Formats: sequence, C-alpha cells, structure tokens
Amino acid sequence: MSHPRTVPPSVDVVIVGAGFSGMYLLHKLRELDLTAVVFEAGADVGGTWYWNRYPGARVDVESLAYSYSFSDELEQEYEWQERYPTQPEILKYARHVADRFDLRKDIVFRTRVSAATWDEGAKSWLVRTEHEDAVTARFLVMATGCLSASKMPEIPGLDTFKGATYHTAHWPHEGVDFSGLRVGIIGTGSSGVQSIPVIAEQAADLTVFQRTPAYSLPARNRRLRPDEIKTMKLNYRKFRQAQRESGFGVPTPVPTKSALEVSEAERDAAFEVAWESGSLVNLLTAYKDLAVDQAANDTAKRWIHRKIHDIVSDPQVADDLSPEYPVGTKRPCLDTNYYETYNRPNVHLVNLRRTPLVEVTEKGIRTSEREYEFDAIVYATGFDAMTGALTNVDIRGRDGLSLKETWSAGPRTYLGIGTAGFPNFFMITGPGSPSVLSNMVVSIEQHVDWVTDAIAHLREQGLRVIEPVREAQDAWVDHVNEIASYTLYPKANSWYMGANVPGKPRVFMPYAGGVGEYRKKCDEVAAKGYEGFELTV
Ligand code: NA7
Repeated sequence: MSHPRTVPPSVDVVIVGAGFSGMYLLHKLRELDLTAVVFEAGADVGGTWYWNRYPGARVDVESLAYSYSFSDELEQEYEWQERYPTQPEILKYARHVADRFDLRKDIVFRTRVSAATWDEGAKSWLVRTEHEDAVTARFLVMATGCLSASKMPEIPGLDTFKGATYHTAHWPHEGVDFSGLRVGIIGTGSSGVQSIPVIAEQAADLTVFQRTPAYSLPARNRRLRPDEIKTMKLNYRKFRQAQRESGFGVPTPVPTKSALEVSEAERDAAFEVAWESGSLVNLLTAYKDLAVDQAANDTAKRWIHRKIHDIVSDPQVADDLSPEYPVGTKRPCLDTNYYETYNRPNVHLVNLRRTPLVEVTEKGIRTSEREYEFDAIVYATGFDAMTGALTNVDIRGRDGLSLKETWSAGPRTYLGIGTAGFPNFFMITGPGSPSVLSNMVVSIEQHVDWVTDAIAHLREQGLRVIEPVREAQDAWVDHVNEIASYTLYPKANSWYMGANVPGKPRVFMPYAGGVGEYRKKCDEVAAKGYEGFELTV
C-alpha cells in the first residue's frame, strides 16, 4: 500500500524511522526552525514498540527511567501504570508524545527508504523511498533502531509449513489465540523468554526449541504506587542527571568490591538481593569485576545455575536451561514465570545443541532426532542487530561508496554517530556507541542533542558539511575494541558480536565504556570545535 501524502521535494533533514529517536529528533529540529521529513515503515510511531507486539512484551528498564526527559511538562503529566510497562502501554506513550508535539504532520508512514546518495556538487543527499518519493536533504539521519531488521532462522523449508507462522517482531495487531493449539517456538532471547510463559498458558502444548539458553531474572513487575510516582516527579531533574552520568543509563551505586574478595555466604546474599530486586543492572553491578574477570563471573553463573535448579523440577531440563557463557555477555532477560513455565506438563524443551534443527516441514519442525507436529510456529529468532537496518538501505557516500561494502568487515564509525566517506550522515545510537548496553532512551536523547547541536553549529559558522576524519575514526574503533577486550563480552556468541547472523563479521559493536564516560567524550569533541570531524563550506 502506498502512502497518501505529498512529500516535500527538499528539506533540511531526512529522518529514517519514527521510533523514540526519530520522534525526538523531529521535535528538536523544529525548535531550530529546520525542515524535516520522517519516513517510517510502520503505520504509526513507536518503532520497536510498534512492531514487537508478541504476548508478554515488556520493557526491561523501569518506566520512570525509560521515558523522555526533554520536556518537564511531559514528565509531569504522564502517568505510568506499571514498573515494567507492557508494549501497549509504551506504544500509548509514544502516541501521546506524537500528539502532544504534533509530530505526525511531518511523518510519512508505511514508507521504507530504499536508497540515499550523496551529491557532492549539491552537497546534499538524494533520498528515495519504495514508493518512488525522491527528496533532497542537506542531512540524512538514520534513526532506525538497533534491533529492527528481524531475522528468520537459516533452515530449509520455512515456507513449507501448512500451519500459522509468526515472528515476534511482526506480531498481528489483532493478537493471536493459541487456545487448544500445538505450538512450537524457536528462540530463547528476550522475546522468547517473555512470550513463552504467556503462550504456555493458552496453548494445548508448547515446544521450545533452544539453541542457547538465556540468563533471566524475575522482573517482579507490579503496579506503580502513587507515592513513588510522586517522589520521582519531585526529583526528576536529579534523577535524569544521575542517569546521564551512570554506566548503563540507569542510576546504580558503583560497586567497589570484587566477587572474589568476599565469602561465599556474603556473595550468595548479594546475588539474592539482586535477584529479588527484579533489576538486571543490580545483578550486573553486584560486584565490580563480574564483567571483566572470568572467575568472578563464574560465581554469578554458579549461583544462577543453582537458582534454575531450585525452580525447575526436572534436573535435565534445568541443566539444559543453564547457560555456560559468562553472565551478561549475551543480553540477559527479565521475565515473569519463565523458569517456572518448564514445570508445566504442556511445555517441552528441545535442546538444539544435542539435536539440531534440520528443517521446517509441512507439519512442523524436524530436528536430527525426530519430527514435531504443530498448528503454529513462532519465530523468536531476533534481529540482524545494530547494522542490519543501516546496511539494508542502499546508502552511497562520496564517489558512490556503499555503506554496506564499506562495512563488510564490520562497522567503522566515529563515536557511533558518523562514518568517514559519508558527509552529513548521522546515526542515532549507531555501532560504536553505548546503544544496546544502555537504557536506550537516555542514549537516544544524548545522540539527538549532540547531532542537533552539531547542525546548529554548522549553521552558526556558515558551514555546510561535516564528516568524520578517517584517522579519528580509526582511533575510535581501536578504543571501542580495546575496551571490549578488557571485558568478557567477546566470549559469547551474541548479537553484540554479530554472531547470530551467518557470515556477519565477528566484531563487538557497542561501546562498553559506559554512558557517562561516553557522554564526556562526545561533549569534549563538540567543545573542541568538533574535533575529529572535518567541517567545510
Ligand atoms: P535475540 O536475543 O537475538 O534472541 C533470538 C533467539 O533466537 C536466540 O535464542 C537465538 O539463539 C535464537 N535463534 C536465532 N536463530 C536461530 C536459529 N537459526 N536456530 C535456532 N535458534 C536461533 O532476539 P530477541 O527478539 O529475543 O531479543 C532482542 C532484544 O530485544 C533483547 O536482547 C532485548 O534487548 C530486547 P542464539 O542465542 O543465537 O544461539
């Protein structure tokens, strides 16, 4: 279906994506009296929260922290209902923001950007969409999100299945009734972990196909109390500042002790507190060396294995659910009744490490051991993370340079904001920035503020073009890699490493130095006249 909108032939900025990034960016650009058009593939705002409507979908950062800070009025007037809001509640918030700031009039929905080419003569981008729109823009900003290019498993026969097929990232808006059905689900990342308990309650039978188990913590979700909302509203400014200076974009006390310097009893008690708190960050920051020291991390791993064995009654199933990679090196999950669900008689776990997937058949799924018959298959198989949504668009910089080809050995960026060879091109939370290792809203706001400040600076200086200098980019890439090398992150086959996509280069993509440190670096670059960028007329 094409869009019914008239698209302006020329704007200051084309924004790709109307999720949290694109919405705030549009708002900021308007404040600068710049013209912008947003292209959005979905039929409404919300990005991730528009698409991922699977049962049980929730954010795993607390609502009062996972929200915009740019408007006092918005903060004060909005009433969050739950500690960890559901997808519908967050989408409602995104819609509220769109209405409140009158954003939709500059957003063209149901429209994917297909190509963007830098015109060196005109010093502008020519952006094309799937509906033959062609817009020139001085700046192109990819606000496409880190987890938006969804991914099916690479197994034969995907189209042969005669029953219903769903992907968690493209869930039908009207919902799905699994009552009485035999359901198979592939994938046990956050989407699987959140949806499995809900689907299990409905389906006659649910079979979970697991390649790698997740570390998951009970969310302990609940309705927010009026008094805690009131306290937060009184203290928002201080809280936001603490978010910006923190490691993960969530204020937490900085750990001072090593997991190896305390007694087992003390450690067990600390892990128990984190487990009971329902906060992933509390677990990851229980001790200062969990992310960098294998022996320290092993203490957390053993403790969680014990918890899983305490909850899951079949010891073999508990073993299969216990991950071997270091805690935190793949994205941990927050759940409601995840491990408990495996005690239900209608739920079965298939360990694909023992019996790998072979193919999807007309009737269901075949592993190396046997064929399983289903009425419906759910793919909770994740995303071509961090780069997929960028390289899926045919972006051509100087001299026809293709972004996809330029990044064939892994993404190379300066600060995760720009990339050499692509003038006036910005990414919001791109690879090389804290992005997925942080509370996304905090990182999004920081990037949008930085990018719009840079555009305003160019205007004030009578300059037109900004582009990262290759040497500065090389130094940043080295720095990102160096920080990753001090951590245990590279030890897991995670989507942080591109390891979930066959053929994708194995490179640790996010910046692991923390949100606060990263912000300081970005501010310093700006204060030094955008050091490491070349600014020209
Ligand atoms: P994830 O976290 O990438 O999880 C995808 C899951 O699907 C994961 O368990 C994968 O196993 C599994 N998978 C993917 N491809 C296959 C194939 N070919 N065969 C078997 N299993 C497969 O995506 P989610 O949507 O759950 O969550 C994404 C993020 O959203 C999450 O981290 C939060 O930040 C919010 P693998 O681990 O690759 O062995």
